[in-house]
Amino acid sequence: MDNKYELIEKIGQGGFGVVYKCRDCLTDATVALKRIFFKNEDEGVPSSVIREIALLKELDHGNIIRLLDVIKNGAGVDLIFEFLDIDLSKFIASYPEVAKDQQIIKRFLHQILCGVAYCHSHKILHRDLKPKNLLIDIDSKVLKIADFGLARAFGVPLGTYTGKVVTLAYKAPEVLLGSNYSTPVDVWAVGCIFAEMVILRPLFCTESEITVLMDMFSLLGVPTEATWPGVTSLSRYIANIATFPPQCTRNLGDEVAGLEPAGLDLLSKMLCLDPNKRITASDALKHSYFGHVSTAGT
Ligand code: INR
Repeated sequence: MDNKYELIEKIGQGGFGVVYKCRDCLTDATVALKRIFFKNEDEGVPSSVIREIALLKELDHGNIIRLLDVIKNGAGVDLIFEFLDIDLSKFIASYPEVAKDQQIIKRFLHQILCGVAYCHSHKILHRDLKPKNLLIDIDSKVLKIADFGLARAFGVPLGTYTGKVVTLAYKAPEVLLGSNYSTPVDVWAVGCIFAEMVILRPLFCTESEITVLMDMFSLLGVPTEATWPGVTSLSRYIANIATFPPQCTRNLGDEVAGLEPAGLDLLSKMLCLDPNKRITASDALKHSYFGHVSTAGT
């Protein structure tokens, strides 16, 4: 076998497949190989997936993990990506003092938003942004988003396939209430990640869709037709809200104590319940919170 890539070790298991650290035998570079299998072995890789992957190969931004190569592999496909040392969830756990540094938080958030704004400008959604999908080069503090666009290529993983539970902590309220997905779902997730960098734990509890919604509404208020036109017509509104009207008992500023006022203002605009009023990634980049951000290395 003249393999182009030599497996070094397994580094992750996502909703779509297994990720390995590999060596590119030609260049000696370290890469990440994501091996994806399709359930219907007879039909091989669906052509829609191949088309989608071809689009992802065109994404070229310093804050998006580059898809370097695509190799058909029997009933599946191997995606070859750039390799980075660590993901944000491990980074927060391993270096809590660094992760909590206000300048680092600002630089990471700026880089996440740059990558998200770039993809949104290319009409590509992420749909599953979370700390595990954000990769960091520890020395340079460069951050790159992984898994972009894969949700559209492969469908949103339901978790049953790998036996893993879906992460609800970063799901936007409109998703939980049965609305259509659009770019604001990614901004919501970035807001949750921003808060998590400040408090070093997820902002919203994740037991069930109901408890996540209750958690959101106790912090941000219960949405009404006045604050979110159309909310009562969403397909899962009745089941999820009408029967459990929670009180607004918490305050976002208390929750992220220590965050500078401009940061709290930006966070509250990212965590706007109504997706139509939520700040966009490109507008978030113009916010005064980033007045003094250092973009060195990005
Ligand atoms: C690391 C991962 C380092 N690098 C986990 C990881 C622990 C430590 O998943 C990873 C990746 C990388 C990775 O360096 N490049 C990619 C993951 C993914 C794509 S994906 C590319 O799509 O999120 O699984």
